[in-house]
Amino acid sequence: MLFSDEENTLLMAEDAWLLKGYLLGNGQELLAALEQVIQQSPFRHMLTPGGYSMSASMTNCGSWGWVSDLNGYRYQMDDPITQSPWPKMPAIFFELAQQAANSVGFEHFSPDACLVNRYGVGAKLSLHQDKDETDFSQPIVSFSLGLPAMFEFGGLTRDAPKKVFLLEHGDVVVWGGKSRLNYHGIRSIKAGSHPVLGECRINLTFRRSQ
Ligand code: MD3
Ligand code: FE
Repeated sequence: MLFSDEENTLLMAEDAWLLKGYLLGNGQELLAALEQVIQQSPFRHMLTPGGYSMSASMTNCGSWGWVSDLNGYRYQMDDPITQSPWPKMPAIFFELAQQAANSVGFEHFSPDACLVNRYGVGAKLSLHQDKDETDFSQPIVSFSLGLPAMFEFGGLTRDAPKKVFLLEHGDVVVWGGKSRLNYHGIRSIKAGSHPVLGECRINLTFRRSQ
């Protein structure tokens, strides 16, 4: 396998690994599968519970999808726009996410939700924790595609010191154990153009929601 090299696995914090370039052999296949997903459930800007429009647009695939609206944050089985189940999670998504988790010691990771975030230039994701899932012993796996992003990674409180990491096209991060509830966010995406995706960044996050 191309990716088994220890020098490509960086420890970001306790139980948080950055797998640099992990997806580079599968970019086209992932993007083709993503096209199918967004044909069924298009990207949309969700509302925060406070009534603001999020600057990243989102969709989901898998049995469960993460949604935000004036009623709060939650996972639900139907897309509120199509009022149908979310698209099935493509096999290539599931397999690569499971394989990435396995490569850092999380066996049997079986994501039931994949949240897809699309960031145009200037979009960001403010500092937050991911705590809408039921089992925090399960990791979260993220795939970065397109424009690079500055990822801020803090601690268990909002004011804990933060480190900043560059996430680039092809990178995978696995967060589990001690880092699972750490605050994190994405700084405003800088202007640029990716040869395949153009002026955007796409992030897939795989979760076990239930
Ligand atoms: C760190 N997405 O969707 S990667 C999110 O790049 C989210 O779109 C960012 O934060 C993005 O919630 C960051 C995903 C990520 C997900 C869960 C985490 C990073 C995490 C949980 C703990 C620590
Ligand atoms: Fe998050």
